[in-house]
Amino acid sequence: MRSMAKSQELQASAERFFPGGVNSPVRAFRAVGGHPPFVARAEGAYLFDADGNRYVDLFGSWGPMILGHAFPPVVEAIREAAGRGASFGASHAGEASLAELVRRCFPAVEKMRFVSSGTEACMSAIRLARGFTGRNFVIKFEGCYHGHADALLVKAGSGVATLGIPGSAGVPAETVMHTLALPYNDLAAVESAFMARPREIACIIVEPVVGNAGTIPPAPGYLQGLRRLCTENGALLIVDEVMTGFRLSLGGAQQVYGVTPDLTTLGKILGGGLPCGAFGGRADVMDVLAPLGPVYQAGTLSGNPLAMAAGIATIEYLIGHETAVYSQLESVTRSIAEGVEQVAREAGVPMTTNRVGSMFTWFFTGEPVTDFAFASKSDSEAFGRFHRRMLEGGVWLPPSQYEAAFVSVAHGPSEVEMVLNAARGALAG
Ligand code: HOZ
Repeated sequence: MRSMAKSQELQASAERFFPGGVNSPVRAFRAVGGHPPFVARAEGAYLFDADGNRYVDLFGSWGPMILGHAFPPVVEAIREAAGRGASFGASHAGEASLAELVRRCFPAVEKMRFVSSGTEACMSAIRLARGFTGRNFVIKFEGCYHGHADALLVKAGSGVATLGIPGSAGVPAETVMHTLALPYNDLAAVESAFMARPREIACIIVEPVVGNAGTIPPAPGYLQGLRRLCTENGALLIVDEVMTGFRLSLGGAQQVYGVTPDLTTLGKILGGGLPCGAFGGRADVMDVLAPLGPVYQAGTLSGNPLAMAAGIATIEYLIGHETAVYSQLESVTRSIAEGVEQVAREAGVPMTTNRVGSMFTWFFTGEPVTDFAFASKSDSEAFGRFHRRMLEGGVWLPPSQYEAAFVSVAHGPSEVEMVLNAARGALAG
């Protein structure tokens, strides 16, 4: 058994200050049991805990670490920027430099605004869509998670699903009365919603590949169907690429699936591991934001120079090594995802693997997982057992069946081998 004495001591100490000892609920491991390791440092594909244990990292800080931890060009960029000042609360050239790269990768993002998190990005995009259309209703999908803004905490995925909180306490019914939560991958449900509320729906917000109910790809034609229904009904399509942006391809899921949103939200990889998000899209829509228009949105740390520097270093590297990066991510992730599925098959454990590029989920169910209802059918006890055993075997998975796993370019054949070895132990008997 690995010693986790120091981590347990740190957890006890953290519980004096933070509810559950954490600053974000899923980190407490409540859904999988066992003790959360406390991270001492991270490098490449590995996390090292306070007791000196090493883990292959398969959650990558929940998505941002596509280049692996402490990637030297990113570290250097942050160091340099910090020497020039940590925060200005005023405009600087780094903002437009990162924006230029974003627009190059996402041509549909004609104009944008930087914020500090994916939550802020989605919350602001919804406000903008409502302000632009003059309508109140928002369509979201069950199991999709767009951050913890009040109006979006309806049948949300991620930690909300993990902890079985269908809608958060503290959110008045009046605040969510304009949020319509529909099943994912079901165009007929969207069509009916538009028919029931003509000229009342401001926007659809969607994770183009769901990551927050575990990984769930869109059915063929689904995203195009959403695009068509928005256009026909005068609503805006918001594609939440906080997880998928720069991950599935340089231009995210919208490039992979060939869909053009009105607004896009970004986060995670965008900030190279520093707190950063963005929302952007059609210039005529974005220009409704203050100071040009009446929709208000602001932030002291928006466009923070350290986050801009880390984002620029990350995206410049991705652009410069596009073919090599995305083909390596594809092949290493395939080896890990399909390799473990094969181990499960040999061990007689029902498992369904959903994977798109370098994001994936092993669901403990024999059935295909195409929406949140199917994801919920997977055996959470079996997932928890698997998680604890993998951790003991030196592999750190996202601690919830409702979160995607992520692979970085620092993962290679030896990490594949380590994951498969750990899985052989974890799935035996
Ligand atoms: N809900 C976040 C991922 N989908 C988890 C963030 C965290 O705990 O760091």
